[in-house]
Amino acid sequence: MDPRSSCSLLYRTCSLVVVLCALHISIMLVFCLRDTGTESDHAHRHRHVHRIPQPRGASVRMNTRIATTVATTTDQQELERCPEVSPLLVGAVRVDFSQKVNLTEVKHNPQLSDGGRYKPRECVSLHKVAIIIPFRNREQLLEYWLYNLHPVLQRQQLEYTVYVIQQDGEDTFNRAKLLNVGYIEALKNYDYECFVFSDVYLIPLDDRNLYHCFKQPRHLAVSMDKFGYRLPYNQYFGDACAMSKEQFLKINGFPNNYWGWGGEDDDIYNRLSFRGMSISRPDAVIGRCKVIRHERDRLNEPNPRRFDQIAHTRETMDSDGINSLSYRVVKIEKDKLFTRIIVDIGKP
Ligand code: UDH
Ligand code: MN
Repeated sequence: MDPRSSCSLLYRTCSLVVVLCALHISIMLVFCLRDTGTESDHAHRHRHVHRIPQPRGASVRMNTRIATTVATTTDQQELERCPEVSPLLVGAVRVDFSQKVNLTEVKHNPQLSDGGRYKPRECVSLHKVAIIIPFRNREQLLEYWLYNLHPVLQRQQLEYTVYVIQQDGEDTFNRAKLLNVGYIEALKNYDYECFVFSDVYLIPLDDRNLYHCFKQPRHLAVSMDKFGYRLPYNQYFGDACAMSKEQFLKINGFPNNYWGWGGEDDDIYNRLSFRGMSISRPDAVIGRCKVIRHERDRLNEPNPRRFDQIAHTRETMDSDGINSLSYRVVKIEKDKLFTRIIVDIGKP
């Protein structure tokens, strides 16, 4: 080959190599710069930040707190256990029942799956809780409950599902029996260790009122507006409580024979004390709760037998409870925010 043409070939090859290198370096540079840009947009250089929806009227303090702490690890990384005390708690929460709530934002949460099931993204929850609500004909109250409680439960870093146990038909209401049904039905879904039983109208005013289980059965509704922010009496165990599977089984669950309003909560208290348990409660500030006002229900007249029944808990509790429960599931519906289980629990 002519030495001049071989030289020009070498020259052209070298130029090509130089151009390719330059291209390579510039592409790398573009990617590097873009990545640092996105990282600095996020607090603490964490990715996939999801904001837990806040109730309307929640304080500014609450929102900033969430923004800097709800950071999650990358998907591939193994999650650590959540801390004992959730860093997401904000304390007092304002609630407002004056206008209809819009559930869109609460529903739009990638960590919520159908049936009202939630698992924190940022860590492995220490508490797997079934939340059980006795229910019939109170759709609007249920919306308020869902709107206010989902964000609180999420800030508490619970793994939970909301079950609404709806009494079918037009017979007298039976709260305690519905709660027993909730316990059994929830366990068919998932191996819960803890059960929170809450009336639909009860909203905690402080997210440090933890909806999980403790060494002793936990009473949650300790400082209610309707009772002047104090307990009506020391043995009061109404409206909302949390019990572990073990605590619940130790008392044979709840009574099935309290038809109509009243008494079943005192029967449950009797059961606990006869089995040597005591009641754990948050303090009167953290335990503040509000009741959503509502009309008196039809078909839930005060139960005239309740005083006589409460006087005999010791004799009845071993044969009346979770071991004698019978019912028929009519329908199960999965909403985004809760699982509705419609049940026929019979009549008095
Ligand atoms: N519940 C329903 N629908 C009903 C009745 C009760 O969903 O028709 C549920 C609901 O979750 C409620 C819970 O059962 O929060 C407890 O019902 P309740 O009878 O205790 O309700 P409340 O305390 O009773 O609102 C109001 C009557 C007060 C009577 C006072 C008598 N001294
Ligand atoms: Mn009540």
